[in-house]
Amino acid sequence: MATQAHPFPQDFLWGAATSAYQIEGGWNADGKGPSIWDHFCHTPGHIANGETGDVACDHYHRFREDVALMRKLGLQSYRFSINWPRVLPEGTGTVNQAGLDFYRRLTDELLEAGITPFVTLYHWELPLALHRRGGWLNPETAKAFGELAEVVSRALGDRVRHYMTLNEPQCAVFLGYGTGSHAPGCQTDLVTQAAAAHHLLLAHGHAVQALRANAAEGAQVGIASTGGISYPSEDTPENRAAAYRATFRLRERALFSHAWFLDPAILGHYPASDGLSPELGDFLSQIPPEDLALIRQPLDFLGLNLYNGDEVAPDGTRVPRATGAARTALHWSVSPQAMRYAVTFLHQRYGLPLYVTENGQSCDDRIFLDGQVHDPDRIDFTARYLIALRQAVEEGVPVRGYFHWSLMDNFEWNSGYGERFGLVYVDYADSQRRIIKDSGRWYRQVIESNGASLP
Ligand code: GCO
Repeated sequence: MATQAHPFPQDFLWGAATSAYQIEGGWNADGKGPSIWDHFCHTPGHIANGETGDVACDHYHRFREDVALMRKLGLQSYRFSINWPRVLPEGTGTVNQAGLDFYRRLTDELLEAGITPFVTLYHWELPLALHRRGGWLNPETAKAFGELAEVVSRALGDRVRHYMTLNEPQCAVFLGYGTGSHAPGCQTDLVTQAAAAHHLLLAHGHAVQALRANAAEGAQVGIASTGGISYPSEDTPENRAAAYRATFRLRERALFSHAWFLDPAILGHYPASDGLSPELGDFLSQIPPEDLALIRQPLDFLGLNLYNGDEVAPDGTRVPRATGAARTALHWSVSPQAMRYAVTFLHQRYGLPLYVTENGQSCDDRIFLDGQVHDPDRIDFTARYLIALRQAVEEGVPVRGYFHWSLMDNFEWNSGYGERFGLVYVDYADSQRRIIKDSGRWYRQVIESNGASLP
């Protein structure tokens, strides 16, 4: 195995990520209440082929087998989320001990395997009972989320030392309350979306306070963010500056941006929204200062979910993608340099250490005649993005770790099970058996060599 002179930092953490609704199944097991995704999937017409997460990868019952797979992959850490209504079936109030016990057993299994648990409190699993009381359009939901954080950190605080409050609030708002293509399937105007975003940020504030009060001393708290990333055609100060401006400039889909959520959460104010819409400006002008004080809680790290980005020229204009440029099975562009500049620009603006909390691609994976799953596209994709990440690390950006999306094939939201992102193949049609893909074996070598095996 060729080794390079430049591995990642010695304490760099290598992992993989999943989310509750996408892998657990057990949608109504052992006292769990329904979530907006259970309801959304049970409503015909929302999900490809009428598929649901009722069973998903059956991780709720197979978690020990899956932790054993993580050990085989050599994972040092594992990012998963809490299914809110599995713990609080009505969203607040009565705790479902069986649900908490599942997460206790899962974290114990991980710790026994020497795998560090990273917990996402909200990966879009809003309890249906709270949605029926307004969901993220109701500020009271933010307080309920603080209650979830308290319950979870009391139960897991002696086991879990790394938490993310929200996963991609950008998607929760834009897809859940804008386009309606994600649960709860609402289509609302920009100001209503801004209200939902604001309540999610209040929820983040309540959750950080609860985590600080109940998690173990020294626990690390962050948020996982996504949004448009622009990267320069040339690595010159002028082109970098143009790409930085393009990355944080509010676009026509204003709320789907890192800045809309991270500026309040980390800098204590919303980004300048002049020119977006007078109504939005009015909305922002009415936000009380105490809201922003609650939202701006000290964080220990920033999580970045990064899949691709846009190339911009030194004058800031977007460079069209070359004809026939590489795309994933989901037809997402492949742009490794977006990784290098995403972590660079986010650190430049927010000053926090970072984890890449998601990165990966969907492939049209299948079981070959030899019984294996050969996925060279995923290996090439991941190698390119890790090489770009290493460039940023060598330039001094404090990236603490990398979580590949995803550990295993899973429910890809409104695309159902047709999009496979896993390092491990899930044979849904044949008793959910798991097959480690070539990329899983390749990733193990990357981990063992701390990145030195990369080209
Ligand atoms: C997201 C979510 C994941 C997705 C993954 C692939 O970023 O949308 O966090 O749940 O499955 O990103 O789309």
